[in-house]
Amino acid sequence: MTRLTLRELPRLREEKAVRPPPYDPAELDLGIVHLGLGGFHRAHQAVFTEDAAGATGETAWGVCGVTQRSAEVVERLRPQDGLYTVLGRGPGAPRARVVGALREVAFAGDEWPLVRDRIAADAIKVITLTVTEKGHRRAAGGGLDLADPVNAADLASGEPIGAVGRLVRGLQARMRAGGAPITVMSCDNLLAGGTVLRRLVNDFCWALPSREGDPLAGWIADHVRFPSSVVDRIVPAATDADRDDVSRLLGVRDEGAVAAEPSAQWVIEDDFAAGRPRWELAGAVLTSDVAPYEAVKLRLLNASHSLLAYLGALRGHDTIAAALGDPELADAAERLMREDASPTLTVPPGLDLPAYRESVLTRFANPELPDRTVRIAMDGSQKLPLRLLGTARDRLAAGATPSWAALGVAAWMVYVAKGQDVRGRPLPLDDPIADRLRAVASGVTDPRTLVTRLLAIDSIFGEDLPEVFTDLLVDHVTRLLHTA
Ligand code: CS2
Repeated sequence: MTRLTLRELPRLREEKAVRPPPYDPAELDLGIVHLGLGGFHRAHQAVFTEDAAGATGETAWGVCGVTQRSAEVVERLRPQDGLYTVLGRGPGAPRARVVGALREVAFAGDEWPLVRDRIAADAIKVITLTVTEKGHRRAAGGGLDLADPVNAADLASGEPIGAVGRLVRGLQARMRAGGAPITVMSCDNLLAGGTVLRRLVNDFCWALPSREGDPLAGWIADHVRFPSSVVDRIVPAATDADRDDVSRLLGVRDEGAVAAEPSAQWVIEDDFAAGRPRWELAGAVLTSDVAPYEAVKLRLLNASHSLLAYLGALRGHDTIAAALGDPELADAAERLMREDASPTLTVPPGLDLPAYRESVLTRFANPELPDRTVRIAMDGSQKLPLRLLGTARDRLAAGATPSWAALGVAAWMVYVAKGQDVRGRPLPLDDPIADRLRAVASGVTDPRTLVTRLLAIDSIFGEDLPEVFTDLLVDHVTRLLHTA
């Protein structure tokens, strides 16, 4: 089958089932570098950028998408001139659109000089990142983990392999090339992602020899902005079935297709050093403070996602929708959001909290978009603090009992300890500290021992959680070890 390419676009324009880019992609110049070119970027930020370009006719915001860890996505997209389809799966017929915003793709592992030169180029005004929680390689206190071998290697070499190293080395090249201002925007599920990134970048500079690091840190302070943003769209890993469905709809083969829920949200801190696409014309909310939106997203949507993932996987549910079909789990997710998380939130202007909670459950139940529990279960050591422990701490401080947040944490503990579901099928432990988790928890069957050993990992739990929280966890773990 012919591949999707720029040459094939005119023919697609006549195809009613598929929406083509709202402009000629060949006319776009590069204005953005994106680090972390997974399905999420393709179905989220790239689509907003596409719509903004369609609304304004501006041609300055083409994206150079960079993969960090493997060449796979580059190999899928390069033969397609960067074009790919986003298939919206939800109620009604699937809706396909071909996205043209991605004007260049590169694998930083093989093509670092190109990536560095792009970051250094004047025309690039924005760098966006989706490198996952673990990709930030932070130490327990939140700063750059200097003991991390990737960070250590990047501090010693001009050919960086980690996200922060690549970002800083790219900025260093930019400073040397003339030093035009630029914006670095975090698009991961973090709290104050911009502040986190700025700190990591600064830590990296300060760990360099001072004659190298000091001028760089100074230049960054004066020329680089680090806004936070809250991204939201459920985008499961693309499957062969997605690619086949899309290729059938298009009449040409699309190896880069991604399926996602129909709609997306983006809240952006409006703090840019050198201009930006008019993302508000694509539906994004531009604001001076994203913090209330971050807390709502992490403590409601992501928290209940994680709870359903661990409880669901243990009970043998393969998908989030199946987990939600289990009345006990649906009740737990709803009560986690309503009873534990909601009282801790400052409601952003115009947001209806009960309606938001309702919409989260409807989105999780989407029968058209199977999303695997083990995908969400990944990287629990990185996700729990942001999703469940903030809620637990705030409720404990208010004298309340965060029973549902504790249930989510307990389910993770049992997931780690048991390593299999009720039917005896293995559950993958995909986590940057998987070895350590296995060493302390694998096969442990005494609830208090399990809870105490895992609570001692201070990069996850800190040292401030009170005894009553331990007791709550022990109660839940006792029950889950026997029933889940
Ligand atoms: C999920 C998120 O991977 C996860 O743990 O909770 O990827 C979730 O699908 C997105 O944040 C939705 O915007």
